[in-house]
Amino acid sequence: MRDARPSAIYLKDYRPPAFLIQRTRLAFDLYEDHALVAATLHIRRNPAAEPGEALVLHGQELELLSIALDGRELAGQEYSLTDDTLQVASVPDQFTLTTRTRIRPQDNTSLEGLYKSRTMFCTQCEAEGFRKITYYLDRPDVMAEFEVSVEADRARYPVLLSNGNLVGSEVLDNGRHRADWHDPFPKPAYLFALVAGDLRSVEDSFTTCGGREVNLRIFVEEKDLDKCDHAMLSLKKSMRWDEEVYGREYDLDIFNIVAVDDFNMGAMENKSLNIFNSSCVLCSPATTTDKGFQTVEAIVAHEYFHNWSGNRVTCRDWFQLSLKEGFTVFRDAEFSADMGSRTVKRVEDATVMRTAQFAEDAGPMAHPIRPDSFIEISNFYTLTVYEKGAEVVRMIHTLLAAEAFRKGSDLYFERHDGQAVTCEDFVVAMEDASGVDLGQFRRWYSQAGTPVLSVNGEYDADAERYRLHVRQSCPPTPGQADKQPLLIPLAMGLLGDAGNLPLQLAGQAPDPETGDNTHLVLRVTEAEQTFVFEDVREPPVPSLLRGFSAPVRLEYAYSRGELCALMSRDDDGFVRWDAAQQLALSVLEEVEGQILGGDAPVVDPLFLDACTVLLEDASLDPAMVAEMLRLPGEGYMAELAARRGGARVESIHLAREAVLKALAEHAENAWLDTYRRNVVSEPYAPEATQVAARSLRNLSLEYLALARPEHIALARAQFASAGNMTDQLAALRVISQRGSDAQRDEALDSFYRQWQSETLVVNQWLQVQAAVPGEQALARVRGLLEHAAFDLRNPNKVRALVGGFANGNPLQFHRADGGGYGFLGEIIEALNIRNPQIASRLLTPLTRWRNYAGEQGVKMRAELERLAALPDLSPDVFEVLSKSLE
Ligand code: 0A1
Ligand code: ZN
Repeated sequence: MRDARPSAIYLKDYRPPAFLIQRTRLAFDLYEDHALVAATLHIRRNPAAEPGEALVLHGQELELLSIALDGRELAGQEYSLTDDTLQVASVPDQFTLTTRTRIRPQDNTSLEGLYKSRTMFCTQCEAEGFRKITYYLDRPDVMAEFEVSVEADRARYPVLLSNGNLVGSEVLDNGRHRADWHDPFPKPAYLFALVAGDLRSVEDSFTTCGGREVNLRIFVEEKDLDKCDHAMLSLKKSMRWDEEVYGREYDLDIFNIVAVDDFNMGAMENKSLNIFNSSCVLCSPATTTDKGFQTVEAIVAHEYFHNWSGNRVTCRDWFQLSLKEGFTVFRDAEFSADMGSRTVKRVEDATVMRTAQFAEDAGPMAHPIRPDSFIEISNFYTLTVYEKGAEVVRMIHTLLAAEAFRKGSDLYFERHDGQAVTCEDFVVAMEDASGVDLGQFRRWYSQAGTPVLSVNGEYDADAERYRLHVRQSCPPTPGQADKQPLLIPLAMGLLGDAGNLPLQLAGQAPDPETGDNTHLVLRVTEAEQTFVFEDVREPPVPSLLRGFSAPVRLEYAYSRGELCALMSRDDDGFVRWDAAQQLALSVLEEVEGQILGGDAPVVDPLFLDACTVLLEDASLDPAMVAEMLRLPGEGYMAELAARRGGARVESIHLAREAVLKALAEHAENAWLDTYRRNVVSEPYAPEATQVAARSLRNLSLEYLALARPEHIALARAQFASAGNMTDQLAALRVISQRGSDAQRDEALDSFYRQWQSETLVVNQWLQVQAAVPGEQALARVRGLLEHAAFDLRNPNKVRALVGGFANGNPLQFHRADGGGYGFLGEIIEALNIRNPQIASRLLTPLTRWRNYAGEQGVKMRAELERLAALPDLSPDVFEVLSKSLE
């Protein structure tokens, strides 16, 4: 590791800023090999801070050309520069600081600050990118009104955008032009944005509930103009939904979205100028899958919702990131649930939590949703902060119920409008509005790790009484050995022979508020607790954690028969799905045991029959049937195996393949029938009924290809005739996973020829190839690094090919010779300085080294050690490596 180790910063060390900036005036001059930035900052001492502190501005990779205080040029000894700061020792209580700096957006490969994506200039300032643009107090609790002028060549960059309203523009005589923007809402620097490019726009308008006519525009390259309709529709739906569900109205006359190809994340909520990764905004039936359409709708909504939860009320410091992200993810998840199938959305989100967030919580980077410390904040844009953060807000919603939650949200926005606040402020607003005490609940913000709920039931037939014993615990996480009990809302019911039973908790009157007496939310607060139900006429099967009411691991020793009962008859869709998953997992584990013991795999007919019954029941929602019959993935199986002592990649793979094949053969006729029945004959629309049919039909195709090689013909026919990307890509996957080498190569070649001019489709093509099984996989992926379609500078391509291999091809990534780990390490090394955020994210699969039994774990660790010994590690990569090797 390098000598000057980057050091951690701590939440407990938070101090208010010594200075505040009231007004920020920026003038950009954009040229082909550099940009000039003139900044005029109206600064005053913060009365809330300690007096007498020096002015220390953040700044990185800037060339300071001049600096003046109240119009007077400062001499060299009046200020000092380091790699990250500009300090002015002596300043009055109120003053104007003017700097001129030169930056080089063309050479900025980190994609933070001002950079070039293809032919356009664009910015990404969250979290700390603004300091690469000019010297500034780059922290979210410093909020200023921005005036921005942008000057550039008029022919190359006809469109010049920034936040707020366009207040002026001028054509200059040297072939250049200028646009002047003013954002009346004070904002932190991380919400600043600028775009300059040769862009076209799709335009629409929205009339807010208060009668404001808002001009909506999506800016894209000309070739993508036909791919904006879905995002525009999603934006209008989001605007209406936020008015109806949260009472939040949009507050400016303009709302702009810009699509850029080179972007580290999904999108960014800059005030009135959202910048999107083009993969999260562009859509067309021919080039985008159903999943893609849903992602676009959700991300457009997410960024729009930030206008209130994030922009109008922002974060005091970056430890509070979940304040805006957890709340906004909760809001977008509810929006998606309202727009499509609520149960399917819940199942999808619970899957992400259980497969990926629980893994993060069990790994070396585990942190609470409000971390106590970090080295590099970019490493904390995590599933924990976002998704678990949203689950924590959802639990508050469950504990308060919808009406009181809405009052709490109204109070939060009203009380803190225009402020930079904390997670604590959010919880207090919820308490004040509802009268509910969230004292113990607050531990969810400070405690890392996934709690385990171990439950068992006891039925007393004579007394007609059922006891539910609940124990909670939470495994230690780095830096947090001891855990305190949490308040966990446990939604449940009891399933009897003829359906869900009425619930009567001992000593409690029935809940008059809900007409439904078969559903309850138990408040688990103790390490051990027993809930007693009276008048239970028959031995029930408990239906637990309904709707995934808390982000916990539930342990209950269900028999396979009980799981079948829940799976087919419980009232709760999530529990039905979860029972199917648990049944599948128990069968998969059994088969893995047989394989490890050298026996031929035998798949329990109970499981095969239960699945077939589901498939044959035409009354069920095809989307849910598809979710229930999709076996848990190998990554998730590995995580669970690691908890039992160590994952074996090969036996997990063989077991899963054996169970898939058994189910494919057992239900071959039903699969064929399902495949034929679920044809969509209407013109393509990304709406729930069609999406459901395609999802089940394409799952059927996967099973059919396994049942019998001849069924590959169905996939080939579908590939050739598909009228939309969902069906075409599903067929391509099946052929490339299950077809012969010749069939696979032919389909991949033809797909590339058809789509080579569509970058986003080509990325899918890269990802499909990264997952192709067999010894040749690594060589194929290495070969693709040299393909014209690949570019190491583009994060989407790196994620598709390199991420696609490390996460989507477990058997080959974990090949015995360690070649998969070495390959990933090489790419991380190449990106370490060029794009630290992407390099750091790519490390994730290797950080799981402790999960793998034997040589694999040893080799993964060795690769981490090799990387850790490199000189000049970026703070991003350094932090993940050092924590993984502790
Ligand atoms: N706030 C954005 C996510 C985001 C975060 C960091 C970025 O660059 C490092 C970019 C985007 C969101 O939640 O959508
Ligand atoms: Zn967000």
